[in-house]
Amino acid sequence: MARRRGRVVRFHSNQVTVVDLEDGNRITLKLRGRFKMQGIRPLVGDIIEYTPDGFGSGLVENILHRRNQLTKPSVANVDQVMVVATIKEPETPLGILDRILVLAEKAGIEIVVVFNKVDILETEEEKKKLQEIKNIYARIYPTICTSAKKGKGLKEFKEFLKNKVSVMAGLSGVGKSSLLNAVNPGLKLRTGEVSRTGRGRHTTTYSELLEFDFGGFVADTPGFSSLEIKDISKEELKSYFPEFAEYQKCLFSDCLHLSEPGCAVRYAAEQGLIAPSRYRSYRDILKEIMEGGKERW
Ligand SMILES: Nc1nc2c(ncn2[C@@H]2O[C@H](COP(=O)(O)OP(=O)(O)OP(=O)(O)O)[C@@H](O)[C@H]2O)c(=O)[nH]1
Ligand SMILES: [Mg+2]
Ligand SMILES: [Zn+2]
Repeated sequence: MARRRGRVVRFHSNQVTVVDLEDGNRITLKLRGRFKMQGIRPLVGDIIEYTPDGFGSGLVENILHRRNQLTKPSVANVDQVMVVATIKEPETPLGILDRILVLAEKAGIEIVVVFNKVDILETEEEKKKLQEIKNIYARIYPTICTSAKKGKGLKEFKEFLKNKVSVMAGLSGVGKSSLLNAVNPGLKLRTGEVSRTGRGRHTTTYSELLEFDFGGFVADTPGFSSLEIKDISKEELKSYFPEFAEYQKCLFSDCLHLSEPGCAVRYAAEQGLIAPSRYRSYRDILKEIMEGGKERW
């Protein structure tokens, strides 16, 4: 039978479930022995070629080239990461948000920043805080404000997800699953367990791509659940803070933007042209890299 192409949405006990690229049907396939012999495993998100056996199953023949690849969770060919953050319950520290963004930049994946739970901001002070933080990120990334509970911003959120492969990221309890349920109730994802620290959960390691009824796929297994900064050199870190680029007119071309004389980035941060919190995150992560990449969070 003629070969067909499908996207892997699940890989479990040597069973590969794909969604056919043409007809959208789901089919569960087996791997040819040679994949095992060569130590090759398909990843969720992979585009594969398969031959149907005519009885509702078939064989994976070939795994096509991966455009990119995330680890933890292992997902290939990701179009974007939806980084969900909250002002409170739980508060997402900006240092943590920036670490997630650095890891997404390193993976070379598009980013959308989503501030969820805006319905619980009551005081003027809290609302102002959201605005200030939102302004920092809106200059760098597409940024939206949502309430999964009150239905705010969901149309925009859905537009981003449509016909793309997305990975959710963000601390436990920020509302990743709730947002997905809100735009696609049929997903019926489990929600509601807010851990006290906002960390330490995310126990699911095996990932699956969920299909939206409006088109597109998502991995709800939180991306970047380990915030360890690995394999990033001190020289490359600055390129993962895209807003630094326009100010990088430092005296030394290899400036690390610490205390070097004539550092234009430090100056821009002092002037508020670069958000001081972003500059602080940069310095924190750089310090960690220079001290040997110890995990701090
Ligand atoms: N007030 C309010 N509560 C929300 C909102 N979104 C989610 N929640 C609540 O926050 C809690 C955690 O939501 P989840 O969707 O489970 O959070 P999660 O990010 O998927 O968490 P993990 O799966 O642990 O990573 C639940 O009790 C939700 O009902 C929101 O927009 N407003
Ligand atoms: Mg969840
Ligand atoms: Zn500099």
